[in-house]
Amino acid sequence: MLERLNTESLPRLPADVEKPAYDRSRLTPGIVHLGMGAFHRAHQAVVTDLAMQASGDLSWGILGVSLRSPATRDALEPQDGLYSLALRDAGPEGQPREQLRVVGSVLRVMVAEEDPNAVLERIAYPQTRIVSLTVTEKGYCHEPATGYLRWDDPDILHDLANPDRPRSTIGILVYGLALRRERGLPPVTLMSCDNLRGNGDTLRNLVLAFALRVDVALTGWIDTHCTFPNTMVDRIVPRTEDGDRERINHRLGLEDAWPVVGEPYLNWVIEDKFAAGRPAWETQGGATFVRKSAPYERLKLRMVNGPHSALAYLGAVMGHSTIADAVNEPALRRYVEDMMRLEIGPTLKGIPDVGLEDYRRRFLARVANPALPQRAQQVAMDGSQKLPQRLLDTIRDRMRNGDDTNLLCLAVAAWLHYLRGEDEQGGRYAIQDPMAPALARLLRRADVAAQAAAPSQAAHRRAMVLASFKPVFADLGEAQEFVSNLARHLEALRQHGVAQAVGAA
Ligand code: CS2
Repeated sequence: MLERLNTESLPRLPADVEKPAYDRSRLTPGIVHLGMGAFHRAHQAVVTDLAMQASGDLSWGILGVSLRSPATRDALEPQDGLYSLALRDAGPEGQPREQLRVVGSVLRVMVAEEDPNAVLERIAYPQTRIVSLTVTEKGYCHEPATGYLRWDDPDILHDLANPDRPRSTIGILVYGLALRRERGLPPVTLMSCDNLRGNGDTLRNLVLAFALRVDVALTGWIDTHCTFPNTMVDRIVPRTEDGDRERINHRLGLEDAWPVVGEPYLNWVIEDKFAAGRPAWETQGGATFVRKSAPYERLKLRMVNGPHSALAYLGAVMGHSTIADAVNEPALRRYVEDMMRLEIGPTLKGIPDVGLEDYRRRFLARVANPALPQRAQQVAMDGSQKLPQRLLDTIRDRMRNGDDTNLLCLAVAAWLHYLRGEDEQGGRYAIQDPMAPALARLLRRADVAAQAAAPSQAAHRRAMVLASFKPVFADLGEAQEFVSNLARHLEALRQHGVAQAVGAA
C-alpha cells in the first residue's frame, strides 16, 4: 500500500517531480471555481499555482465546486487538495515523455448538490474576487444555436422556484451574486473558460436574463459592477485512465487517487477586464492578456475544435477508439487537412497564411500525440452543444460569401450519421448528449420521411427533416445548398461507408 499524497507526504516526493515551492499553509481563497473536472485542473489551477509561486501573492487559492458528482471531492479531500498533472508527449525517437507536477492551488472541493447554500456562501465571501467556470457547453442551459437561456430547462425552472437551493450554474451564480450585493460586498469577475463563442458575453447574457426574473436592481448591479472577460483555452486533456493512475503513482511513490493528464501545449488568452484584481497568470508564460479575444477564439473553435469533432465522428463510425487512430488513417487525415486549408482557414481574416499553415500542422501533430491517446467518444459527446460554434458558424460565413461548404458539410453529416449509434463493424455505442432523446426522435422522423418519399427523393427528404432541427441548425435548415450537401454526404456515408465518402468528397 502506497502512502497517500497529502501535505504530510509532499516533502517526500522524488526530486524529478515538481511541487509548490510556496508555503501552502499561508494560502487564502480568492477564486471559486465551478466545474472541477480534469480540464480545469490541467490549465487554470496549474497556471494559478505557478503564478502564486512566481509572484509570492498567495491570495488566489481555489475553492472548487463540482455541481453533482462527489468523485473529485472524495479523491482530493484526503489529499488536502493536492493532485498531480502529467504532461505527456513523444521524444525525438517516439518514446513517451512525461513531466510531473504536484499542483498546490486547490484548497478544497465542494459538491453543490449536497450543500448548495455552502456554495452561495463561498461566492459571497469577502475574499472571493473571481468566480470561474468550466462546466462544459451543456452546463450553461442555453440553446446551442442562439445562446439564449432555455426557460424550459428543468434546472432553470427548479432554480426560479427554489432560490435557496439552486442546482444550475446560472442559478448558483445569480443567487450567489444576490447575496454579495445584499451584504454590500464588492463585485467579482465571472470568467468562463468553456468552448463557446464569446464565452464571457454568452455567460453575461445568461446571468442577466436569469437575474432579471429574480430582481431588477440586482440585474443593474451585476451589469454595472461585475465583469465577464471572454477567454480562449487550448490544451488537450483526455480522461484519466487506470493505466495513467498506476504509472503516475509509481513515479510519485505515493498514491494520488486522481491525477490528470494533458499535452505540454497550452494557449490561454484572456480579456484583461477584472472587477477585483487577478493572479499574475501571465508569469511563466501561462496566459496572454488581450483587449479582444474574439479572433483567437474563432481561430481555436474553428481550426481545433471543428476538425477535432470531425475526426471524432468519422473515426468512431469507422470503429477507431482514439482520435490518434483516426488521424493516422490516411484518408481521414487528408480530408481534415483539406477542410482546414480550403474551407476553414479562409474564414479567419487577418491571420497570415503561413500562420495558419503552422497552426494546421501543429494541430495534426497534437491530436496524433502517441503518448496521449484520447477516446473518440469523449470528443464526440454532446455534439448538439458543440456543432454550432465549431462547424456551423464557419458554414454560414462561407455561404454568405457564396463560397463552397462541401467538406464542412461532410463533418456535419458525419455527426448525424454517428448518432445512429453503430459503427461499421456493427459495434454499438451510447449517444451521450443532453438532447439525445430529441435527436433519436429526429432520426426516426427522418427515416419515416425518407421511406415515404419516391426513391429518387429519399435522401433529400431525410436531409430536410434532419436539417430542420432548430436548436442546433436554426435557419441553416432552410438553405438549399446546406440541405443538398447534407443529403449527398449522408447518402454516401450510408451506402458506401466513411472511407469512400471521405475519398469522394
Ligand atoms: C475537444 C476539446 O472534447 C472536445 O470536444 O474538442 O475538449 C479539445 O480537446 C480542447 O478544446 C482543446 O483545447
